[in-house]
Amino acid sequence: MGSAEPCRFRLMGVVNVTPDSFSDGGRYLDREAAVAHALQLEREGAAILDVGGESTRPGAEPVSAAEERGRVIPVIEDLVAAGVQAQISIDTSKAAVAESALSAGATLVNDVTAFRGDPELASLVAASGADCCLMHMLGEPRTMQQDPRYDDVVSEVRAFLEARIEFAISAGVPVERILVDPGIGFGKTGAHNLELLNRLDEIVALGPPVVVGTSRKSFLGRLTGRATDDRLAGTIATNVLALERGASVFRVHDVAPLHDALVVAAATVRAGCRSTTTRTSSTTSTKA
Ligand code: HH2
Repeated sequence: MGSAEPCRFRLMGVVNVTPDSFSDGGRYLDREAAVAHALQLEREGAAILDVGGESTRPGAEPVSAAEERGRVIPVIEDLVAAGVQAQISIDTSKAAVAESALSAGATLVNDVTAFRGDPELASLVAASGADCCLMHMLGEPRTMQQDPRYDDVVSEVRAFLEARIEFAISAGVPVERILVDPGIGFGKTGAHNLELLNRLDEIVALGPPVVVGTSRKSFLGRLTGRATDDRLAGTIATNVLALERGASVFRVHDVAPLHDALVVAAATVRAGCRSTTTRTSSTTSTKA
């Protein structure tokens, strides 16, 4: 790893305001519970709070923009009123939802369709000056896990993300505002997920900061035999490896343990590349 600051990372805490998310559906559907949870994640070290009102798990029921807005906007308003320092991210593919969220105080749009879902979203993000996360997904949530196939999953995900970066730039989003995500679990088998994580440096080489989301996902359950709520060790293992391979943002449900794991992993990586880095304590900061 030869870049100037190879070990800076940010934790993105998951705030699902949904009845049906795969690991915490229904737990934070209530506005107050969602806000309290988000504030707790910030105290634990989340630099980004990713607020979502529609599950993307395989087979999830689509939600209308009005319903999605009704779930997430009050939570974002309360977080702003509470004075959160963390960046607020809106996990949506709908321009109508993103527009309200940006007005309420979100400054990052996390779109699992990478601007393929809603033709209005890219120009909205460009005009707002917000950041965006462009994620790879093969197919769409309802059917994406039905026999996904690639010749070379890493090359194909990389080429897709490269094309989506170009699209976002052509829509007016500055490259500095773009993050990319290989979309772990989105139209991928367990083997595809593992290969993407193992060769993550090839995605990092694209340039923009790389986001990874392995938290509690089913491939960890298949490897360990653990239920959704019991996949923390697998989540830590994959995120530590992703950090070592150059990922910058870690989307997780369990912020406190991931914070400690990544602080230690980042310090270890930095110790191994001191000839190319300035050794200041700020390189392990979880805040941007
Ligand atoms: N994973 C999920 C949702 N959004 N966004 C990005 N950028 N990367 C991811 O890996 C990612 C994501 C799925 O996790 P979760 O939000 O916990 O579940 P659900 O979609 O069922 O709400």
